[in-house]
Amino acid sequence: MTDSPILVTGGAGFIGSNLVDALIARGYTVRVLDNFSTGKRSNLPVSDRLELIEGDVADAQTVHRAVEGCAAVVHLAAVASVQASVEDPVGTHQSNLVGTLNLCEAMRQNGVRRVVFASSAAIYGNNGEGQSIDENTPKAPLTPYAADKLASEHYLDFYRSQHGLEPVVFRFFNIYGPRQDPSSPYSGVISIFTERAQKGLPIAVFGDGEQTRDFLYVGDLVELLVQALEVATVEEGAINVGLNRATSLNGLLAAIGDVLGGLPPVSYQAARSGDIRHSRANNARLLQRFRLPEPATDMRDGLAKLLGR
Ligand code: NAD
Ligand code: UD2
Repeated sequence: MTDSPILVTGGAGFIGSNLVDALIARGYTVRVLDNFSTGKRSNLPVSDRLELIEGDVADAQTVHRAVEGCAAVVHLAAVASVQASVEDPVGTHQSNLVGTLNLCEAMRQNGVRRVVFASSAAIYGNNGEGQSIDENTPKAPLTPYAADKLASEHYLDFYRSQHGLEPVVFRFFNIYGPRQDPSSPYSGVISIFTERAQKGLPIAVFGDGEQTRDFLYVGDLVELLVQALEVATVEEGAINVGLNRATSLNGLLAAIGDVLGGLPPVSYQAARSGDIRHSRANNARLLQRFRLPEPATDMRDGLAKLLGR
């Protein structure tokens, strides 16, 4: 534990705000840097141990100011929508790559070493589909979002070897939980299905519903993020973050129906073009280096927490 703040970039977003709550509860002082592009002030707790900087990670001076005096950083700020990156590659790049580079440089200049970075399973593209995907699976970044995440990993590795940064690079698979924004058709499927189920609105499944994903509850992810801040030493190499568990959309719908006591009408429509059929993380490296909560939150419990049941 340290009196110096932990900087959480993107701290007003879905994952960030869940992390901020956990850090404050554990006695940390937290500094959030967020431009509120998708994050919300109302996601943040009221606390005298929370400092807020409204600003953009693409602005080097702002990032320098945010890093100054910090003990460590969790870098979550990014345009998290892959579709947004497809529509605006240049704008997205400012947040998703330039932001990371600004952070690396500000950390070097301020002598801050530990940084936990939110990379993504998107860097694998369709590779490893149908198997449990390990970190050595060939990379195939198919979108500007994935290209920026992979490039960010490379920059972090450069600053590690050249300037002694201690990056913990986590490749998140599918995260779900409270405060995930369901408002876009490309939002996380659990946020869309649970919101519609609660409102009694019809649910559209793209494909036959037998596609599978490796869903991790945000509370479990936050435990890992905190450990990554606290571990004494950091080993080289990115780490998949998932449970190595496959849940089909049909299984997911059954679990939502179970928690809510019923479901609105469900229709099956054409599969999304480019959709991956099965995505599951080989998490052996994660389990070697970190402790997942034991037991990890199962889908029914995670949904019950999300749905307030
Ligand atoms: P989110 O959109 O809720 O959070 C992103 C936060 O970053 C928001 O508060 C937003 O306002 C802020 N932000 C965006 N651009 C910024 C900028 N230029 N300067 C300052 N702040 C900026 O999304 P999330 O799901 O919480 O994602 C957090 C991180 O995890 C992102 O880096 C995302 O790419 C990554 N990730 C998420 C998932 C998932 O399943 N949710 C999967 C893989 C990776
Ligand atoms: C995730 C990312 C995506 C991209 C991809 C790379 C999220 C939210 N999406 O997509 O941006 O990085 O990984 O592999 O992180 N679905 C429905 N109905 C809906 C919404 C979705 O059936 O209303 C299906 C969708 O077609 C897919 C599954 O649900 O088969 C999961 O969709 P998702 O967008 O939550 O996640 P994913 O893994 O496809």
